[in-house]
Amino acid sequence: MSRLGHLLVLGLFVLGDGLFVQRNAARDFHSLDGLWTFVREPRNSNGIGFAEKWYERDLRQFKNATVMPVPSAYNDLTADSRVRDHVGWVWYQTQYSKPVFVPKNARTFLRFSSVNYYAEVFVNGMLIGSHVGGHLPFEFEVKMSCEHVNSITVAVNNTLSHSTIPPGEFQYKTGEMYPKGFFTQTPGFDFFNYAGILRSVYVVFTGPSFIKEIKIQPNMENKSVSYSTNGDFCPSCMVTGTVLDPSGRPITLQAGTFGTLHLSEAHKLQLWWPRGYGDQPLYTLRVTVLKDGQVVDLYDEQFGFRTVSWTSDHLLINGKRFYCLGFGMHEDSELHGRGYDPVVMIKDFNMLEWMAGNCYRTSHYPYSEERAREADRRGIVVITETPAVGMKVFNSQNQKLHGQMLQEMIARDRNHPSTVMWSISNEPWTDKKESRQYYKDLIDIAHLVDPSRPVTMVYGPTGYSNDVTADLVDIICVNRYYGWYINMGYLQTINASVVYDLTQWKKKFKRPIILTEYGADSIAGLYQEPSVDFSEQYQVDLMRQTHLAFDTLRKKNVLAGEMIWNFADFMTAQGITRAVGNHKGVLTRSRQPKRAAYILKQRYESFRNNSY
Ligand code: GCB
Repeated sequence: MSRLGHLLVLGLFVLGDGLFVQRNAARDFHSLDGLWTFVREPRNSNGIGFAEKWYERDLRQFKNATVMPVPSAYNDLTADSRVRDHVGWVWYQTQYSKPVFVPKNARTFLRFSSVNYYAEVFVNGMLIGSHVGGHLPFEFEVKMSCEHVNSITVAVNNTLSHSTIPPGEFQYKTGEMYPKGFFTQTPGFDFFNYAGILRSVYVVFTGPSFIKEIKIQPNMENKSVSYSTNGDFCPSCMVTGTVLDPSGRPITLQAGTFGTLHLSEAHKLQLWWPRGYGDQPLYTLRVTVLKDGQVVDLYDEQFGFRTVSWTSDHLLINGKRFYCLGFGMHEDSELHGRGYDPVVMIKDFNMLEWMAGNCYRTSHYPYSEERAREADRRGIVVITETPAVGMKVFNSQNQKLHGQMLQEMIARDRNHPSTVMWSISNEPWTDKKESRQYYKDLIDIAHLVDPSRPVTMVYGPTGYSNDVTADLVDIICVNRYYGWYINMGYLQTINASVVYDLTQWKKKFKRPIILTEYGADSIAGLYQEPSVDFSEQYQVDLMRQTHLAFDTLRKKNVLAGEMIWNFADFMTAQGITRAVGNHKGVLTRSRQPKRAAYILKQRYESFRNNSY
């Protein structure tokens, strides 16, 4: 195996490449999904695989090797708690044969859609790059031989101790009471820290000149589309942009890597609307790279004609008030953990539509690219969230990493009409003075990189009176658990508390306000009349009381949207407030409705029937 290390490998980090894989006349891809060899380092090993150069070895020969499916989290796939609760390095390896019919001058990239949390990638024993942060794609250009089987090795670590951005704080416990080397990890969030290669892996082929990035800015007023592309284009290459209408007919053509395409007077512009407000026509920008009249690269990027704006009271889509009826969610399911699964994704969308929802927040990290595309197609409005939960430490190191993830997220999702807002953080401790500059810089980055969308933060531990950042955002999101974490059991307090609290935010900041989390845990099938905490009735009673407040706030133009926490039950770390996970779902973890789902469905449907 070591001879593989002698093959030429070229590692080149293509940062900010937001393009999803596509197969067409000028590019192709192979999926590397399937069973990969898997070796877990011992819990306290601190990187023995690097010391022993496992990346140069054939991991299949290791006695403790097994296989793991990609994509998926590894945590729930054995009966061994050491695998489930592993902290530290695990190693994945696969073999790939590049077909001889791939042209010699083709460019080859290795693309990972999400590896959580930190990944180092080796091809034929040589390091080609690393990525930190999880939940976002990254790719490297590689040179792979057709004569040898290529070995691809990924070392994955589910933590990064130098940062307090997920996945949390360590505490070493010493003394006779504890086994040697014992430590605990306390994440600053409750969702289970699923790890591994969570989304698909691809080998992507392009011609020698290729498109790296496409930015599209549709303009409804003058019926035009501004675009810019960048890539590795030969000096004699010509780049063109063409708009195709929703039926796939070309309607404009423009030469250049950037420009503005004007649609003809005769073309009747079809607007993209959220579900329930209208249709979801998707236009395409086709970028073509030509050399001597021959196509050398081609990419079709979909987009929609729609605007997002806001007043001090409302979020407007195409100038019309949009009231969000939605969900906080998780990409979480039995067995797969946070691993991408089209079956779960489609069931999620179908259940969301069954309840007449029209939006969700990608709490608390960017969801899969496939999900964003499906949201475009169905007209589900999305608040896309940076992976930064419960931030407490506002230093430059965290800010740098946070800023990088924010920009990667925007680069990936900026052309989706369904994405209407960027959320910079969930529940930061923004009563701390130093958080202001920290967030001001990040909000400025988001505005600069994408001036077309509002920026929000989701407030939890802070209130209207002590938060030092809320005046910096365009739209304010607030999580509130009246009747659960606050005044548990006193349902009669909920209405007044929610009305008072949100009215104060509104008075002070004069921004549209979305209540992004409220809810109660309920164990499916646990019935108690009169209701008590954790019963299905209590969840319903809490929702009913909260909805009374919402109706008052809506009438007073205080509320721009509501999102239940949570769409479905999800797995968490072990803790005294969690019985095999968080049960605030209106659906069970297997996506079956609890009583709460019917209440929500009734409410959301009544909005739709009354034209919102
Ligand atoms: C929150 C968090 C969310 C938790 C939820 C809960 O405020 O934003 O991640 O899951 O509360 O159920 O405690």
